[in-house]
Amino acid sequence: MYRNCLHHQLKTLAGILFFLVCVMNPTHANPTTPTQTTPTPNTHSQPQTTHQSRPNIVWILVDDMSGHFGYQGEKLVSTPHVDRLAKEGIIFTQAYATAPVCSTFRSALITGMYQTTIGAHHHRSSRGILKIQLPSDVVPIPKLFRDAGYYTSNGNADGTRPGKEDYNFDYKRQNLYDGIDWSGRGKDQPFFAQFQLRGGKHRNIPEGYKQIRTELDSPIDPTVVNLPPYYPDHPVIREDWAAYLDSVNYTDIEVGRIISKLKKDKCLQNTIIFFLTDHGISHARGKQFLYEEGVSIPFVVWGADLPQNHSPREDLIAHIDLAATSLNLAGIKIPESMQGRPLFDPQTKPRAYVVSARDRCDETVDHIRSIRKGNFKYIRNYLPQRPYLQPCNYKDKKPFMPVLRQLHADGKLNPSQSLIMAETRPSEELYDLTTDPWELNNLAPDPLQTQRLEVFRSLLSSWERDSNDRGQSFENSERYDSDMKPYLEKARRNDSDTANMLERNIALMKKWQQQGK
Ligand SMILES: [Ca+2]
Repeated sequence: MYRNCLHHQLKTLAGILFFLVCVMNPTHANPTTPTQTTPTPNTHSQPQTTHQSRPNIVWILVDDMSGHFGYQGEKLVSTPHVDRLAKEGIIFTQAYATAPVCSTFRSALITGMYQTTIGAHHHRSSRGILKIQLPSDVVPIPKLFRDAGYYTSNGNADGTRPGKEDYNFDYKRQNLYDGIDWSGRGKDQPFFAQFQLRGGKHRNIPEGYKQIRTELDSPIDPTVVNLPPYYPDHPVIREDWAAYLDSVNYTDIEVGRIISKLKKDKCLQNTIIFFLTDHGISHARGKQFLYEEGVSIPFVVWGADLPQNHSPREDLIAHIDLAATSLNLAGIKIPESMQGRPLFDPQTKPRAYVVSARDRCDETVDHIRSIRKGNFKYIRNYLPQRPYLQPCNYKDKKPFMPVLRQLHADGKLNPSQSLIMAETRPSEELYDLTTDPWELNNLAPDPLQTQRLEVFRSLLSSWERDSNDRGQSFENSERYDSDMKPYLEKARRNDSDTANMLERNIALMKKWQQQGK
């Protein structure tokens, strides 16, 4: 058990020193008082040895994966490393992504701000000539860690290459990260290290998927997987789902390697590990959408010296809370404007609700907001006259998409499976997650829900106003064209079919907007 190893290692001199520092300075023993523990900034090349007791912070961030780890009840996978972090650490059972797609999620993650507040809400924006500048009071948190004397890194799963960033604002990697892992840190310098794991994306690349299958003891049998009721039982859908579960198993192997590396480098005992995914599985109702499959994420915190140890925690949290929590545990002052909240600070008011937002994904324009409050989920579709599955080059290339479209055209989908194929959407959706965890029965038209709907409408309006939701109007055409240009140019260089599809989709988006659709 890691915990046993930790207890043993705490008997080392480093552990004794840490204990002494805590006794002499109680603010270090309680990392939930950041205003009193703010360290004097130093340069990252000259760490102050007096800070050696500050914990290392490690984020293990997995792409495109919903809650299918063993600790969450998925019986077909074997995920001993993640399950062990969950068993020994703190599980957050109600963790939500503020955005259901990579770059918007990651822009929010790294700033502790809603992507909609900082103008980073359109997926892969700021990629063309027109850049997005962060508001002056918003600083990416690797910079805050670095300014506080931490060594900062961002690497891939095995720490051999820079890790995915994908931020929708203007920045320079060298201003945020010192390396790809902690090996370049100074003596006794604490580190803030991120590992970006490919997760559910493994199944999208045939060669990569073939490789990971060779490392798995027993790849998942497609005939035994349990599909959500809103997906049809079809061999292609089953095979894709089995490959997804294989990627869950492979992710666990990678997590094990990261923990081993921490242990080998004798860092584990003073490290707090956060394990989470960046949004749900890339599937019809998952990634890009605000159903549970898209926005509910695994979220586990592990560390020998966490300020509290009761688990599971069932309060609602947003993924932007990771930024504030990490700063807080490191004793670094949280910027006043940060919207993320420190999860272990007794002063933190639990969130009464969490909001998620979907806006443009690549070329596909959309505008959806959701609120989870209590056991209910409210979804507002601001473009109800459009289909859910608008043309989208990224999504339409997934193996499940032609199957879904064909089965729908043939009239072979049942009502639950047909929901996501609708040509138009209701303006509002409301689900009781207690009785309807798959979000199949929209209660919004039910007269008995009128009062509840009014509460949700009011909450959403207040949130949009108070958080200055920048998605309330269409993106201007200059910015849209600026972001489409490099995207189109890349497609034209590599794949004319993709380029043609993109051009058609872009033209359709412009036409629909002109039509007020
Ligand atoms: Ca992702």
